[in-house]
Amino acid sequence: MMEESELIGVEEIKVSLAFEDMPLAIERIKDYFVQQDNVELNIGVTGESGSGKSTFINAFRGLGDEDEGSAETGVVETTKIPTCYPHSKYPNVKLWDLPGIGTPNFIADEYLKQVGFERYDFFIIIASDRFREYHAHLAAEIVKQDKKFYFVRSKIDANIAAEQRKKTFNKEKTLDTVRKDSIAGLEKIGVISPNVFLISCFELDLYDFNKLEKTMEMELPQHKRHVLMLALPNITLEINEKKKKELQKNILKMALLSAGTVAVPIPLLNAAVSVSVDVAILVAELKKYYNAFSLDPASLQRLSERSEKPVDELKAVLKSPLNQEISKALVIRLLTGTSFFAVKTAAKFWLGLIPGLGSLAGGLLSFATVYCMLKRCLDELAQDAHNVLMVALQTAV
Ligand SMILES: Nc1nc2c(ncn2[C@@H]2O[C@H](COP(=O)(O)OP(=O)(O)OP(=O)(O)O)[C@@H](O)[C@H]2O)c(=O)[nH]1
Ligand SMILES: [Mg+2]
Repeated sequence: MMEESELIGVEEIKVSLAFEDMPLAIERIKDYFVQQDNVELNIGVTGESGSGKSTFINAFRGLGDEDEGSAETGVVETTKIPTCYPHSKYPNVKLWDLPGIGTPNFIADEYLKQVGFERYDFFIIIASDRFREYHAHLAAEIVKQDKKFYFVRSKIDANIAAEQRKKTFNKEKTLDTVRKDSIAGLEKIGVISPNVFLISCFELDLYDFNKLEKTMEMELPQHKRHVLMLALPNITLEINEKKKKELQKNILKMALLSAGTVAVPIPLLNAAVSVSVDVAILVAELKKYYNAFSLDPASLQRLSERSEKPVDELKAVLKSPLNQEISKALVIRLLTGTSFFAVKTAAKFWLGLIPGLGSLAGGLLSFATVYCMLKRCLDELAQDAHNVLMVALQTAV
């Protein structure tokens, strides 16, 4: 059975082939990928001094506070001008550490001008304490400038810890009280059904991070959504699944692109045929998978520290041969080992769906081979990443 996400893009290709020939359609796909790789996402992170802006930025980029390239955090006021922190794997995703708000001379519209508000796709306003008037002023001014904001209430772990000392402690009730205070504050300034996200930057995978991710994703334009999904730290099973779905959307186009030109012939195992494959683009795509799922050694090390599980225990569940250096030789090996039966089945299926595929320069089998290989690699890496998360969450795989 095909998953729904596998069929995304089929209509687009069919329409395109109804109006132009295959080489032109391939050119369009090429442009699409160039544009996708160049999409920028600028996130402005603001809030009062000490609220946890820099800590949030580090956690979002999958970094610890003491890692190389991380934003400086601490108890003294550290950030006075907007500082850009590009994501280490996706430098087009930029988190901006903005100056603290709520100082005695704080004026919302001047502040926004000062930080260059046009630059940001949206703002994250972080508060670690009660909702205050300057939060309201800033939120109202952001809306006035036609920008979006997400209100994050940070250091929730500290609220929980403090309340836990009481005999009447109830976790849900504590969270509810904090949430209601901020919502009431935002409603007072006229924000309709405001969203407030309760977060601990120390335990980003808990509380409302999934909800924040879902809301940002829903409200971003499609082309920005893709880069956000790839760059998000792979810290929850929900995010893992979404990354898989997002990467899946490119497989059809990738396979077309590879089969769109005559490239290196690769002989298939147990079949008397060779298929033409653009190995370089596959290497790049597989590296993208590997990074998006946070399977690289540095990410696994950080997950190990956060979850207090030895890194070897996490690595023990990795099964995909892609968990090593992704090279041309490895890709060729994977292509050669692709089941010819699966390739033939896929070729028949896709030709039935898009008859124009018969005119691909590299041939239909070439398309189907790349499709099957990418699909298998994506499934394997997503499963490995899922299993690693399960170990980190201490649940049996
Ligand atoms: N318990 C707890 N502490 C946090 C959290 N986030 C940040 N902190 C701590 O709060 C302090 C301030 O965090 P920063 O990230 O430096 O705050 P900031 O908003 O960047 O501060 P300035 O740069 O001075 O404006 C640090 O000691 C952090 O470790 C959190 O979610 N929970
Ligand atoms: Mg800071």
